[in-house]
Amino acid sequence: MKEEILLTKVFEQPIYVTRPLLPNKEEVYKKIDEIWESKWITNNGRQLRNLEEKLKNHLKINNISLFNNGTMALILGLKSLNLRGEVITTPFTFPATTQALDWNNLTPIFCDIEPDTLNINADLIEPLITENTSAILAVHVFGNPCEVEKIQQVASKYNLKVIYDAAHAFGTIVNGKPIGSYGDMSMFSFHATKLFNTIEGGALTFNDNTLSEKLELLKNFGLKESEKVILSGLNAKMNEIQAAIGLEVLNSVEIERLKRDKIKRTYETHLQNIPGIRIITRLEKELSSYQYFVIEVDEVLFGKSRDWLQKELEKYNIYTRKYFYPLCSDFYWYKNNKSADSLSLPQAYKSVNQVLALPYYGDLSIQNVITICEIIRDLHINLN
Ligand code: T4K
Repeated sequence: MKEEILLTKVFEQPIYVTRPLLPNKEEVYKKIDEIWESKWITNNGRQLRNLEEKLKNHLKINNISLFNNGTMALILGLKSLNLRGEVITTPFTFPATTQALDWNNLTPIFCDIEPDTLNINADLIEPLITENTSAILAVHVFGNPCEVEKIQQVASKYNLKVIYDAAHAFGTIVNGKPIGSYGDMSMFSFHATKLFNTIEGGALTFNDNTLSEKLELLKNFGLKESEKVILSGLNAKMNEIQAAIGLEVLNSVEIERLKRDKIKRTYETHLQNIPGIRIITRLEKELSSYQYFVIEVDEVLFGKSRDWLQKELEKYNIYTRKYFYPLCSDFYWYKNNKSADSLSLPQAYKSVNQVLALPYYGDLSIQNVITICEIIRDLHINLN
């Protein structure tokens, strides 16, 4: 009986965890006309150079290099820093983070996360440092900034490089400073599902000016001029269509951020006081990337597990995601890596079974957000 009442709220169309921010089609066509006219469609073209300049201003950083996706950016960014041995990182991330280490023959040393933001626990990094450690690779999970000052302190003490996977952190400001200015290097993802997208794409921001040339070489087969190959590179260039899309998306990104702020506040209001539901992405003081809206489901307090809630929501045509599941430390190829032992990662093992990313994108109507919250509340009430 109770179930019938609830199911009257089923959405006619699927509500996905996110939807891409699509630029104005007419404006994109104008840019495509320019590209056709020029017959220059990739390899450091005009659109790409234009996007680089615009992004430098937007992100308030001095150096940026654009790539065909975030993963290639991270792989080549790590390569450019000449790292060796071990890199301390988090198990709670998308597979790309540790796979970028694998492709550089670097060993991830997994450090547990802290319960509030689910970012690497900066207080637990120092005991993991050995003579083989060359860097810290931290992730600003869901756009919540890591403890950047603490991480820098420990890195400076042991002369380690700091690389941030800032895939989710487009435009985040920490302590009044742009997130891309922290550490030695930050990687941003411009995938379709990100706040700012170029369909597929990515970028590195960095402080050392001398890295610019090296990154250009690494993403273009190590080719200097047309006949000298001076290092072993890859092909990881962003093409002109991607860059043109990016230029147009950039025009609407701040409006998208405002819409997402309103949605975030609506979720916060309407999820209040549901036992066992905690909001992870609550950025109060800092300017947020508004990348995901993620909750944690405490099975004891809520009455059912995160997995149960996810399946129930599907009955209402609501498609949430378990970002991130599984933990990277659980990949079979790390089974002999001592730091991947579940006993040394208690918080990560707890959180990985509780997180749930709810639908979150500017076009999601406020009424739909309220309905999603009501369904979650009703599902909880119906358990009692
Ligand atoms: N580091 C971190 C911390 C990351 O999260 C990521 C990527 C990376 C590194 C690597 O950056 P990239 O190399 O990707 O630039 C998605 C994205 O593909 C991935 O970029 C992202 N993180 C990850 C968290 O999410 P999936 O497998 O969950 O995506 P998918 O295809 O299931 O899409 C999710 C939902 O989005 C769909 O249910 C519907 C909607 N959607 C998706 C696409 C592609 C659309 O409405 N339209 C679309 O075109 O990985």
